[in-house]
Formats: sequence, C-alpha cells, structure tokens
Amino acid sequence: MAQCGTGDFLAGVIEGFYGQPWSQAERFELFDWMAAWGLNTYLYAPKDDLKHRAVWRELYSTSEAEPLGDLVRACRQRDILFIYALSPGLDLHYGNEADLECLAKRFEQMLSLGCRHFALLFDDIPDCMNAEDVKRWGSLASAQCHVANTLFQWTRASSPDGRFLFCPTAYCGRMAERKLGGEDYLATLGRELLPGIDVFWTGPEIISREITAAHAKELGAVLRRKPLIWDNLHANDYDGRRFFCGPYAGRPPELRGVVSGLLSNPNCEFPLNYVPLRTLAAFVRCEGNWDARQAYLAALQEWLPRFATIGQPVTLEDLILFGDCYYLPHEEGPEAEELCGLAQTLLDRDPAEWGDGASALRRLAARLREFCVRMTELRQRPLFHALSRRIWELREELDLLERYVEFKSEHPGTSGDASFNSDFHLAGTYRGGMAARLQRLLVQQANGTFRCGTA
Ligand code: GDL
Repeated sequence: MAQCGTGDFLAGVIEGFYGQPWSQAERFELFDWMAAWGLNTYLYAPKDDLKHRAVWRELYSTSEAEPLGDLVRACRQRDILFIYALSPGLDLHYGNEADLECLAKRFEQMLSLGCRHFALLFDDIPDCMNAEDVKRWGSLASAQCHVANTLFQWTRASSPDGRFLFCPTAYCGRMAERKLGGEDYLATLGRELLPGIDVFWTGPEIISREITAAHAKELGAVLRRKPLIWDNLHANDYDGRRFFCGPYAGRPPELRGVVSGLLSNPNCEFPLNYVPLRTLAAFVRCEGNWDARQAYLAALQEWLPRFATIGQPVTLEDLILFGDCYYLPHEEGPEAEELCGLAQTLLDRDPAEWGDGASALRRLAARLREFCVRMTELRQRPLFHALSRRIWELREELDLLERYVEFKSEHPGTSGDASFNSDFHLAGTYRGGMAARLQRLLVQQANGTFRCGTA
C-alpha cells in the first residue's frame, strides 16, 4: 500500500496550519523522514503564506518561485507527491472569469516549476457569496464546484494523471450539522464535483478524537467518493501552550479501506512532529490491530537519539514521562495522568491521609523538572527552541505545586490557601496577561459547557 500515483492511497503530511510556515530546511528534513517511512504525499498549504490565501491573485516573484521549485524537485527525487494548494475563498468571485484566470495563472506558474498535483481549499472562509454569484449559482456548493471543475479540467491538459483535491467549507460533521455552506451543501458537492476530485474531511469534528470507518463510509455515500482525511489530531495552532507528540490514535485500521488517504496537519513546530508522523506511517502499514501506545513507545525510542545533550544523557523513561505531558488533544498520556491524579488527591485530602502520595509526586515532578533542565542542553537547538516556552511553563507549574504541597504538609488542619505564596511566582509576573484574565471570566467545565468564573 501507499504507492505514489493516480488512484493510490495518499498518506502523508499537510503543511496547512496557521502560523509561521516551516523553513525550507525543515521541509527537506520532512521529505527525508517521509521517504524513509513510506509516506507518499506532501500538501503545500501554509495558511499564513500570504500568497497561499490572502493575496492568491498575485504570481510568485522569481525569488519566491525558486524555493518552491526546489520543493517540487526534492519530492520527485524521493517519490513523494508534491501537491500545491491555493485558498482563494476569502474574496473569490466565483463567477468572475478574471478570478478564474488568476487561479489558472498561478497553477500554470506551478506547472512550470514541475508541479503536477493541485488542490483548491475552501475551508475557514465566509459561507456566503456576492449577490451576482448567488443569482448565478444558487448555492455556494455549486459555485465552488464550477471553479474546482474548471480548474481540474484545465490542469488535465498538462497533467492528465495529476491528483486534484478539494477542501469543502463544511469539512467536519459538526459543521455539516450546523448547515455551514447552506442546505444540502455536501450532497451538492457529491453530485456536481467531477469524480476525479478528492474531497477533504476532518472527521466528526475539526479536531476529531475518533474517526470511525462507519462515519467515513456514511460521508462517502453523500460525497459519492471516498473522503480524504485531513487529520488535525496533532495540530496545535489553536492553542499556543500545547503541542502533541502522542501517537496516531482513535482511528481503526479499517478506516484505511473507506478513505482515499490520510494526511496529517500536525504541530506548527516542525521538530515536534517526529512521533506523530512516525506513528502515522506505522498506522498506514500496520497489519492486524493497531496498538497506538506500543507505536508511541517504539517511535519515542527512535526519537531519543535526537535528544543528545552536551551533558547528562536523557533516558527513554524520562522522555516517555515528558511526552505523556504533551500527548493528544483529548488526553494526557498515562504517566502525566498519574501525576495529575496524585496532585489532585494531595490537594483534596488532609496530609494525614496522604500515605506516600507526597513522595511519589515529588519523585515524578523531580524527574520531569530534571528533564526540563536537560532540554536546555540539547545539541539540536531547533528542537530545544521548539520546546523551550512549554518546558519553562511546565517547570514553573511543577515547582509551584511542590511548594504548595510542602506548605500544606507543614500546616495540617488548615486550608493554608490564604497564606501560601511563592517568591518565584509574584503576582503580575506569572500566569497573567489579557488571555489569562479572559479565561478566568468564563471557565469551561469537563462537559464542555462554560460558567462564569471569578475575575
Ligand atoms: C482548521 C483549518 C486548519 C487548521 C486546523 C487546526 C482545516 C481543513 N482547516 O480548521 O488550517 O490548522 O483547523 O486549527 O482543518
């Protein structure tokens, strides 16, 4: 499975997040990983590359085009499909010939750089059109199909076997339920989009904890083709405090049979994507059951050499504990879960009931804090830079927690809260700022609902 070429399963990576696009060097490293692991597709779609979205009508300058040509070549050399995406939906006039011409011109420029595979993305745009387009097309879906079909047919002339991908405006179950894109949006796409065009889908949610085969199959019937999964499981552009280095999980192997591919749109920080992509590659090829945890442990073992430091070496055990703190969007890994559980118990109970809980917490926290110190000594500086803000924060929080637990143990019988303070967390310098204040105003419960908090 996972061979390149028309009609084949697409497995790989979308550079499709908000934020700073990856560097050329990172993309080359990505292609090496992909070639080594059997991932066959790279989709170029960085949201904040101005010419990908905001100024899609302009052509690339020579100095901008050159590195793109290098990417196309680098992919070809490694047997990876380079797919070039444009996102014109912010201000496209669907019936405007000049706009279609701009799209064709940009694709033409990419064809001249050797690119053979294209995508049009209509995610995260207003689901409305100007009056003229409404009159002409009746629905957003029909208008988008017209544009995509025209461009698809146009690319056939130069690239008859090229893949052509389409991202709908309603691209997950929740959006479809809310009727984003209008009545029968997806059914219209199914009817009107030419059969050779693949349609993206992120699952029941934008960030889907699970994507079942039944879910994909049901959607496939509406779209009249197997959906192509745009997987945001490891994306972190929506929460700057987190990253995700847990395994590819929550998708059964049977899913592979009912989709046309699995493409991951992962963490913004390229170096943090080793485990997410390594485990995706393993998932694509796995036979029998998928053991996500096992895949995670195997991938961490492979990742470990990149954690070489100028001092004390890092152990696999500690890397697992650390990785568990930044696991997946909907769950911490088991070791991080254990740490949180222990801490919660100590905070909830009187020290007389702690048993050896406090020393167990101290041991775990000490290992984590020590790991964070080791990270500052990493030889691979880009990896350290990708981690540094998060490990700083983690260390601060562990430190504070330990001090609190210590204080509580020394003041049994009192709640202690009012008199506990830390010289290292002075009011106004930590955990503050506008976003934190706003977060305290509306507190989210475990069930997802919000309640008023205390400012
Ligand atoms: C999205 C965006 C994507 C972004 C992701 C996570 C799609 C199709 N589009 O909705 O660019 O990185 O969420 O924030 O997923």
